[in-house]
Amino acid sequence: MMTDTVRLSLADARTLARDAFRKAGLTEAHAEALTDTVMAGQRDECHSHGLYRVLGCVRTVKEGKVDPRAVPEVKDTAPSIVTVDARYGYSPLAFRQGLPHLVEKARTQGVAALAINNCFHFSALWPEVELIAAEGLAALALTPSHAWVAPAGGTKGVFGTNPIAFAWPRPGPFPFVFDFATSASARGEIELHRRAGKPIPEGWAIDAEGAPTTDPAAALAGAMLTFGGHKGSALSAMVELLAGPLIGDMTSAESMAFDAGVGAAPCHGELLIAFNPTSFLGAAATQNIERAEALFDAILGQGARLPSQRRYEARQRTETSGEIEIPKALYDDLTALVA
Ligand code: NDP
Ligand code: PYC
Repeated sequence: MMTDTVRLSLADARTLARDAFRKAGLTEAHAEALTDTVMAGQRDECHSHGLYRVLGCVRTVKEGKVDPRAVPEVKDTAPSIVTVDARYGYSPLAFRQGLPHLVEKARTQGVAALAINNCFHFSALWPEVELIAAEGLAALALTPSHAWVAPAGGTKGVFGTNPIAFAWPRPGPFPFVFDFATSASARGEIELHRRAGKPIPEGWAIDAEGAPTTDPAAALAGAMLTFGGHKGSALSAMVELLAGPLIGDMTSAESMAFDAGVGAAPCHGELLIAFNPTSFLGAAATQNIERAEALFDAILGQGARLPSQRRYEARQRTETSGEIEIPKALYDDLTALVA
């Protein structure tokens, strides 16, 4: 149980977020897409990518970095590739506009990609891969961020926190989904520790001198570490390459240089890939999707949990109570934005 918190109805929380976005000058379409994104995070108790993100998004607009009125442009790049140029706006609206094209291409081509370019990115990736799985498709999503993360064996930021998300459709409303930073933690998690005045776990970061630290401020000024040593480091490099040069967009280091010390949300690309089981398997698709359930049963059967299980349980709790809970300090910061 959080101390010094505020409980809000979902409707009030939504109004607060949307008003903050509108007041910052975002168009109605962006304000709606951003509100849906942060509310999904808050509903699922993903605190580092819930209402807390409103603060950074609004700051990024005020810094004059993101275009709050950008109109994304959808381009049919190849039979299996759709590209959306976000035109230096936020990514959720660009994703929303690219999604139907991605789904349609995956259905006809078997495997399809959505490349989002020139977007400011602040969100978790699971809301996107969940929507793709809801169409009966498996999905992967990758995006760089800012060069905050040292490679294994190094001490200076090169990689972004570079999340990888995956979704597999299952019978019922809850697909198998994982979504994690390739750093030991998301940067947002360290920021939340700093706001709460709490130390971070060992192994998340080193300070500016390269020494291990549990001080969130020192970690933010130093470098974050990859998860799983050289393995997370290699995966992070893969994200840089596939969601950077492959789609003609910035790496995390280039995004950071573009930011020029302002501290805005990172600006780069995102790559999403959708796989259509029916194209691989024809009439045997349903039977094979059902066969995959044995894998999940084997995990659950020994008392382990599935990724996203905590999140789905939080979703059900939130939807039952109709309320979310946030730190009072965050509530005060949000209300100040709309005052
Ligand atoms: P976590 O380490 O909190 O969780 C990673 C995944 O592992 C989740 O799917 C989680 O499910 C699952 N998981 C956690 N514990 C267990 C367990 N014991 N057994 C099985 N599965 C488990 O995530 P991160 O801190 O790495 O990332 C948080 C978010 O930050 C992500 O959504 C990511 O997209 C976002 N992010 C976005 C970035 C961007 O540039 N846009 C950059 C970096 C991160 P559950 O949620 O149910 O706990
Ligand atoms: O938490 O690492 C993070 C992050 C970066 C961009 C959006 N979230």
